[in-house]
Amino acid sequence: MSVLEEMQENVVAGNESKVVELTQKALDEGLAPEKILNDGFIPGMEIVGRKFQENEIYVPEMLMSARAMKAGMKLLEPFLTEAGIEPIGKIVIGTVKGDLHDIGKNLVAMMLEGGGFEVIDAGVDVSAQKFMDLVKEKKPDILCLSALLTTTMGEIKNVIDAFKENGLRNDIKIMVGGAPLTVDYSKEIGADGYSPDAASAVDLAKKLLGK
Ligand code: B1M
Repeated sequence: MSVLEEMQENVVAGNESKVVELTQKALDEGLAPEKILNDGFIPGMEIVGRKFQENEIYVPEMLMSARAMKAGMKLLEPFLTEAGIEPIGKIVIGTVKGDLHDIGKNLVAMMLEGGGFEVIDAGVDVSAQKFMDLVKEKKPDILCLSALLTTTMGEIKNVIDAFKENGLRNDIKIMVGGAPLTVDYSKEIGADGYSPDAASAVDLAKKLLGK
Protein backbone atom coordinates (compact mmCIF):
# COMPACT_ATOMS: atom_id res chain seq x y z
CA MET A 1 0.00 0.00 0.00
CA SER A 2 1.36 3.45 -0.91
CA VAL A 3 1.97 6.09 1.75
CA LEU A 4 -1.00 8.09 0.38
CA GLU A 5 -3.35 5.11 0.52
CA GLU A 6 -2.19 4.51 4.09
CA MET A 7 -2.80 8.20 4.78
CA GLN A 8 -6.39 8.00 3.51
CA GLU A 9 -7.07 4.95 5.66
CA ASN A 10 -5.72 6.64 8.77
CA VAL A 11 -7.62 9.89 8.13
CA VAL A 12 -10.79 7.80 7.89
CA ALA A 13 -9.81 5.94 11.08
CA GLY A 14 -9.11 9.27 12.85
CA ASN A 15 -5.63 8.08 13.82
CA GLU A 16 -3.96 11.44 14.49
CA SER A 17 -0.44 10.28 15.42
CA LYS A 18 -0.28 7.93 12.43
CA VAL A 19 -1.47 10.69 10.06
CA VAL A 20 1.27 13.01 11.37
CA GLU A 21 3.85 10.22 10.98
CA LEU A 22 2.69 9.43 7.44
CA THR A 23 2.66 13.11 6.44
CA GLN A 24 6.29 13.39 7.54
CA LYS A 25 7.12 10.15 5.73
CA ALA A 26 5.47 11.39 2.53
CA LEU A 27 7.42 14.67 2.74
CA ASP A 28 10.66 12.75 3.41
CA GLU A 29 9.95 10.59 0.35
CA GLY A 30 9.83 13.81 -1.67
CA LEU A 31 6.09 13.84 -2.43
CA ALA A 32 4.76 17.29 -3.32
CA PRO A 33 2.68 18.82 -0.49
CA GLU A 34 -0.13 19.47 -3.00
CA LYS A 35 -0.17 15.76 -3.90
CA ILE A 36 -0.30 14.79 -0.23
CA LEU A 37 -3.25 17.14 0.22
CA ASN A 38 -5.15 16.18 -2.94
CA ASP A 39 -4.45 12.42 -2.98
CA GLY A 40 -4.20 11.80 0.77
CA PHE A 41 -6.20 14.11 3.02
CA ILE A 42 -9.01 15.27 0.74
CA PRO A 43 -10.08 11.80 -0.54
CA GLY A 44 -9.82 10.57 3.07
CA MET A 45 -12.17 13.32 4.26
CA GLU A 46 -14.49 12.65 1.30
CA ILE A 47 -14.84 9.05 2.50
CA VAL A 48 -15.51 10.37 6.03
CA GLY A 49 -18.22 12.72 4.71
CA ARG A 50 -19.88 9.91 2.75
CA LYS A 51 -19.82 7.54 5.72
CA PHE A 52 -21.36 10.25 7.93
CA GLN A 53 -24.14 10.94 5.43
CA GLU A 54 -24.87 7.21 5.21
CA ASN A 55 -24.98 6.91 9.04
CA GLU A 56 -22.00 4.55 9.03
CA ILE A 57 -20.16 6.87 11.42
CA TYR A 58 -21.31 9.64 13.80
CA VAL A 59 -20.10 13.05 15.07
CA PRO A 60 -17.31 11.73 17.41
CA GLU A 61 -15.70 9.69 14.61
CA MET A 62 -15.99 12.60 12.18
CA LEU A 63 -14.37 14.91 14.76
CA MET A 64 -11.48 12.47 15.20
CA SER A 65 -10.91 12.31 11.44
CA ALA A 66 -11.07 16.09 11.11
CA ARG A 67 -8.57 16.49 13.97
CA ALA A 68 -6.21 13.92 12.42
CA MET A 69 -6.37 15.74 9.10
CA LYS A 70 -5.77 19.11 10.81
CA ALA A 71 -2.70 17.74 12.63
CA GLY A 72 -1.26 16.52 9.32
CA MET A 73 -2.14 19.82 7.63
CA LYS A 74 0.00 21.68 10.20
CA LEU A 75 3.08 19.98 8.69
CA LEU A 76 2.01 20.80 5.14
CA GLU A 77 0.95 24.40 5.68
CA PRO A 78 4.41 26.04 5.51
CA PHE A 79 5.14 24.26 2.20
CA LEU A 80 1.73 25.04 0.74
CA THR A 81 2.10 28.73 1.61
CA GLU A 82 5.63 28.80 0.17
CA ALA A 83 4.50 27.08 -3.04
CA GLY A 84 1.52 29.44 -3.34
CA ILE A 85 -0.98 26.57 -3.64
CA GLU A 86 -4.38 28.13 -4.08
CA PRO A 87 -7.30 26.86 -2.01
CA ILE A 88 -10.47 26.07 -3.99
CA GLY A 89 -12.27 28.93 -2.25
CA LYS A 90 -12.22 31.20 0.78
CA ILE A 91 -14.85 30.97 3.52
CA VAL A 92 -15.65 33.03 6.60
CA ILE A 93 -17.63 31.07 9.20
CA GLY A 94 -19.09 32.09 12.55
CA THR A 95 -21.87 31.58 15.08
CA VAL A 96 -24.26 34.53 15.16
CA LYS A 97 -24.68 37.12 17.90
CA GLY A 98 -26.14 35.88 21.17
CA ASP A 99 -25.13 32.27 20.48
CA LEU A 100 -22.12 30.59 22.09
CA HIS A 101 -22.45 27.10 20.58
CA ASP A 102 -19.43 26.25 18.46
CA ILE A 103 -18.95 22.48 18.37
CA GLY A 104 -20.96 22.04 15.15
CA LYS A 105 -19.54 25.21 13.60
CA ASN A 106 -15.99 24.00 14.33
CA LEU A 107 -16.76 20.65 12.76
CA VAL A 108 -18.13 22.36 9.64
CA ALA A 109 -14.97 24.52 9.51
CA MET A 110 -12.71 21.48 9.78
CA MET A 111 -14.60 19.56 7.09
CA LEU A 112 -14.44 22.59 4.78
CA GLU A 113 -10.68 22.77 5.32
CA GLY A 114 -10.53 19.05 4.58
CA GLY A 115 -12.43 19.80 1.38
CA GLY A 116 -9.70 22.18 0.22
CA PHE A 117 -11.14 25.53 1.33
CA GLU A 118 -9.31 28.26 3.23
CA VAL A 119 -11.45 28.90 6.31
CA ILE A 120 -11.43 32.02 8.47
CA ASP A 121 -13.18 31.33 11.75
CA ALA A 122 -14.89 34.43 13.16
CA GLY A 123 -15.75 32.60 16.39
CA VAL A 124 -19.00 32.82 18.35
CA ASP A 125 -21.40 35.63 19.28
CA VAL A 126 -20.52 37.46 16.06
CA SER A 127 -22.53 40.58 15.19
CA ALA A 128 -23.77 41.43 11.70
CA GLN A 129 -21.36 44.38 11.69
CA LYS A 130 -18.38 42.12 12.46
CA PHE A 131 -19.39 39.72 9.67
CA MET A 132 -19.60 42.66 7.25
CA ASP A 133 -16.22 44.02 8.38
CA LEU A 134 -14.62 40.59 7.93
CA VAL A 135 -16.13 40.09 4.49
CA LYS A 136 -14.87 43.52 3.38
CA GLU A 137 -11.41 42.80 4.77
CA LYS A 138 -10.92 39.14 3.82
CA LYS A 139 -13.02 39.03 0.63
CA PRO A 140 -14.25 35.43 1.02
CA ASP A 141 -16.36 33.64 -1.61
CA ILE A 142 -18.79 32.27 0.96
CA LEU A 143 -20.06 33.28 4.38
CA CYS A 144 -21.27 30.41 6.62
CA LEU A 145 -23.61 31.31 9.46
CA SER A 146 -24.40 28.96 12.34
CA ALA A 147 -27.13 29.19 15.02
CA LEU A 148 -28.14 26.57 17.58
CA LEU A 149 -30.89 28.37 19.47
CA THR A 150 -34.42 29.13 18.33
CA THR A 151 -33.82 32.55 19.90
CA THR A 152 -30.77 33.22 17.69
CA MET A 153 -31.93 31.79 14.37
CA GLY A 154 -33.57 35.17 13.70
CA GLU A 155 -30.12 36.72 13.94
CA ILE A 156 -29.18 34.79 10.78
CA LYS A 157 -31.90 36.73 8.96
CA ASN A 158 -30.60 39.97 10.54
CA VAL A 159 -27.11 39.28 9.15
CA ILE A 160 -28.47 38.62 5.65
CA ASP A 161 -30.64 41.76 5.86
CA ALA A 162 -27.64 43.82 7.00
CA PHE A 163 -25.67 42.60 3.96
CA LYS A 164 -28.60 43.61 1.71
CA GLU A 165 -29.03 47.02 3.36
CA ASN A 166 -25.32 47.77 3.00
CA GLY A 167 -25.16 46.75 -0.66
CA LEU A 168 -22.91 43.77 0.09
CA ARG A 169 -25.29 40.89 -0.60
CA ASN A 170 -24.37 40.41 -4.27
CA ASP A 171 -20.66 40.12 -3.42
CA ILE A 172 -21.01 36.91 -1.43
CA LYS A 173 -22.74 33.54 -1.23
CA ILE A 174 -24.33 32.92 2.16
CA MET A 175 -24.79 29.38 3.54
CA VAL A 176 -26.61 28.70 6.78
CA GLY A 177 -26.87 25.80 9.21
CA GLY A 178 -27.53 24.69 12.76
CA ALA A 179 -30.07 22.47 14.50
CA PRO A 180 -33.15 24.77 14.52
CA LEU A 181 -32.78 25.83 10.87
CA THR A 182 -34.57 24.27 7.92
CA VAL A 183 -34.24 24.46 4.18
CA ASP A 184 -37.59 26.32 4.01
CA TYR A 185 -36.40 28.91 6.53
CA SER A 186 -33.15 29.38 4.61
CA LYS A 187 -35.14 30.12 1.44
CA GLU A 188 -37.52 32.44 3.29
CA ILE A 189 -34.65 34.60 4.60
CA GLY A 190 -32.82 34.68 1.26
CA ALA A 191 -29.80 32.49 1.99
CA ASP A 192 -28.03 30.85 -0.95
CA GLY A 193 -28.11 27.45 0.71
CA TYR A 194 -28.72 25.38 3.83
CA SER A 195 -26.85 22.30 4.93
CA PRO A 196 -27.99 20.03 7.74
CA ASP A 197 -24.51 18.76 8.61
CA ALA A 198 -20.79 19.26 8.12
CA ALA A 199 -20.35 16.79 5.29
CA SER A 200 -23.11 18.26 3.15
CA ALA A 201 -21.76 21.75 3.87
CA VAL A 202 -18.65 20.81 1.86
CA ASP A 203 -20.76 19.57 -1.07
CA LEU A 204 -22.92 22.71 -0.97
CA ALA A 205 -19.92 25.07 -0.81
CA LYS A 206 -18.38 23.36 -3.84
CA LYS A 207 -21.72 23.51 -5.69
CA LEU A 208 -22.17 27.22 -4.93
CA LEU A 209 -18.73 27.92 -6.42
CA GLY A 210 -19.36 25.64 -9.40
CA LYS A 211 -16.57 23.20 -8.36
CO1 B1M B 1 -26.87 24.47 24.59
N1 B1M B 1 -28.68 24.24 23.89
N2 B1M B 1 -27.46 26.06 25.57
N3 B1M B 1 -25.08 24.48 25.28
N4 B1M B 1 -26.67 22.77 23.82
C1 B1M B 1 -28.89 23.15 22.94
C2 B1M B 1 -28.71 23.64 21.50
C3 B1M B 1 -30.38 22.74 23.27
C4 B1M B 1 -31.12 22.08 22.08
C5 B1M B 1 -30.40 21.85 24.53
C6 B1M B 1 -31.79 21.48 24.97
O1 B1M B 1 -32.45 22.26 25.62
N5 B1M B 1 -32.25 20.31 24.63
C7 B1M B 1 -31.01 24.11 23.71
C8 B1M B 1 -31.62 24.95 22.59
C9 B1M B 1 -33.12 24.94 22.64
C10 B1M B 1 -33.66 25.77 21.56
O2 B1M B 1 -33.32 26.91 21.38
N6 B1M B 1 -34.57 25.17 20.80
C11 B1M B 1 -29.80 24.78 24.34
C12 B1M B 1 -29.88 25.84 25.29
C13 B1M B 1 -31.29 26.23 25.70
C14 B1M B 1 -28.75 26.46 25.82
C15 B1M B 1 -28.71 27.61 26.85
C16 B1M B 1 -29.73 28.72 26.63
C17 B1M B 1 -28.85 26.94 28.23
C18 B1M B 1 -28.93 27.92 29.37
O3 B1M B 1 -27.98 28.57 29.66
N7 B1M B 1 -30.12 28.00 29.92
C19 B1M B 1 -27.27 28.13 26.71
C20 B1M B 1 -27.17 29.24 25.66
C21 B1M B 1 -25.82 29.88 25.64
C22 B1M B 1 -25.69 30.77 24.43
O4 B1M B 1 -25.39 30.28 23.36
N8 B1M B 1 -25.95 32.06 24.60
C23 B1M B 1 -26.58 26.90 26.22
C24 B1M B 1 -25.24 26.63 26.49
C25 B1M B 1 -24.56 25.49 26.08
C26 B1M B 1 -23.15 25.15 26.52
C27 B1M B 1 -22.22 26.37 26.59
C28 B1M B 1 -23.21 24.48 27.84
C29 B1M B 1 -22.77 24.06 25.43
C30 B1M B 1 -22.05 24.68 24.19
C31 B1M B 1 -20.57 24.40 24.18
C32 B1M B 1 -19.98 24.78 22.88
O5 B1M B 1 -20.60 24.74 21.83
N9 B1M B 1 -18.72 25.17 22.98
C33 B1M B 1 -24.12 23.57 24.97
C34 B1M B 1 -24.32 22.36 24.29
C35 B1M B 1 -23.13 21.45 24.14
C36 B1M B 1 -25.58 21.97 23.76
C37 B1M B 1 -26.01 20.64 23.14
C38 B1M B 1 -26.06 19.61 24.27
C39 B1M B 1 -25.12 20.08 22.05
C40 B1M B 1 -24.87 21.02 20.88
C41 B1M B 1 -23.80 20.40 20.01
O6 B1M B 1 -22.65 20.75 20.12
N10 B1M B 1 -24.17 19.39 19.16
C42 B1M B 1 -27.42 20.98 22.53
C43 B1M B 1 -28.42 19.84 22.65
C44 B1M B 1 -28.23 18.83 21.55
O7 B1M B 1 -27.99 19.18 20.42
N11 B1M B 1 -28.37 17.59 21.89
C45 B1M B 1 -27.75 22.27 23.17
C46 B1M B 1 -23.22 18.63 18.36
C47 B1M B 1 -22.91 19.38 17.07
C48 B1M B 1 -21.92 18.57 16.25
O8 B1M B 1 -24.12 19.47 16.35
O9 B1M B 1 -24.23 21.95 16.72
O10 B1M B 1 -26.16 20.73 15.59
P1 B1M B 1 -24.71 20.87 15.85
O11 B1M B 1 -23.98 21.10 14.45
C49 B1M B 1 -24.24 20.28 13.31
C50 B1M B 1 -25.37 20.81 12.42
O12 B1M B 1 -26.33 21.58 13.10
C51 B1M B 1 -24.67 21.53 11.31
O13 B1M B 1 -23.47 20.79 11.16
C52 B1M B 1 -23.00 20.41 12.45
C53 B1M B 1 -22.20 19.16 12.31
O14 B1M B 1 -22.87 18.13 11.61
N12 B1M B 1 -24.29 22.94 11.44
C54 B1M B 1 -24.02 23.69 10.34
C55 B1M B 1 -24.07 23.70 12.53
N13 B1M B 1 -23.68 24.91 12.18
C56 B1M B 1 -23.63 24.95 10.82
C57 B1M B 1 -23.27 25.97 9.95
C58 B1M B 1 -23.32 25.71 8.60
C59 B1M B 1 -23.71 24.45 8.12
C60 B1M B 1 -24.06 23.42 8.99
O15 B1M B 1 -22.99 26.73 7.80
C61 B1M B 1 -23.31 26.65 6.48
